[in-house]
Amino acid sequence: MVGAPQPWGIGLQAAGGPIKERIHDFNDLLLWIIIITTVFVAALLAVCLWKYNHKTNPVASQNSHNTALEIAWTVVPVLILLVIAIPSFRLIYYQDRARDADLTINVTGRQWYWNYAYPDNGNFNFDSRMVADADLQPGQLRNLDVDEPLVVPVNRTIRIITHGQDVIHSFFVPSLGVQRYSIPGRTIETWMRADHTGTFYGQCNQICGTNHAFMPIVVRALPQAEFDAWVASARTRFADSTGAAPAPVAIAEAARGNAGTEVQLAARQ
Ligand SMILES: [Cu+2]
Repeated sequence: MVGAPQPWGIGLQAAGGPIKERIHDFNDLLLWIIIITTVFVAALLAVCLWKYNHKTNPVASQNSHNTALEIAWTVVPVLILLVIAIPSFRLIYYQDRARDADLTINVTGRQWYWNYAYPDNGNFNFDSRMVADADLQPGQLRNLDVDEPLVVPVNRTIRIITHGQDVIHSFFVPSLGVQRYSIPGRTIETWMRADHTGTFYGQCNQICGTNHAFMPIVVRALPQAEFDAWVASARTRFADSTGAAPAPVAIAEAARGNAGTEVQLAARQ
C-alpha cells in the first residue's frame, strides 16, 4: 500500500491504520450533517423568496416573536453540536496515547529534517533527509521521498514521542492519522499503527523556516521479520549514534544567538 497524495484527489487519503479509519468515519458523519444543514437552510431561503416576496405578499407580517420557534432554533443546534462533540472527543482521546505499545520511537524535528531514535532496539538514531531532485530514482516521489525512511513493523502499536530541537515542527502522516507538534522543551506523545505493509508519506506541517516544504516524512511498514533484519543492519550502520541522544544543548547555544548557527549545525553532522 502507498499512502500519498493523488493527482486530482479530493477525499482524504486512504486509511493505512485504525486511527485514520476513525478519522474517515468522523469525516463522513460531519459531511452528512453539513449536507442536511445546507439543504435545509437553502430550502428555507427558497421558500421565503417564493412566498414572501413583494409581489406575492405585498403586506408584510408584523410578527416579531415566536417563543416556540426561538426555543427550537436554539435547542436543535445545541443537539447537533452534541452529536458532533461526543465522537470528536472520543477520537481525540483515542489518538492521544498508545495503549500497550509494542515499540517506542523518538521523533525529533530539526531545521530541516527529521531524526528518528529507536530506544527499544539499541538506542540508535539517524537523520532522514529529502531526496534532492537531481538524485531522484525512478518511482520515487518528488519532494516526498527521503534517504532513510522511518521503518516500523506492520500491525504493531508504535508509540511516537515528539521533540523539537530548534523551532516548532509538526509530524504529520495523513494516511496513518498521525499529527503532532514537535516543540522544543516539550515531550508530546501520540501513536500509530499500520494495518498494511507499505509506504506512507507525510510532511512537516508547521511552518518552520526556509526549508519547511522540504522535510518530508516516509514511514515504511514491514513484516516483523523484515523489520528485525532492518534493525540488525541499522544498529551496525548507525552504531556511532548509539547512546548519543540528540544534542539539544549545542543547538540551544547556537540558537542563543551568537553568530554561526548554520556553521555549528553543519559542524555537528
Ligand atoms: Cu516545517
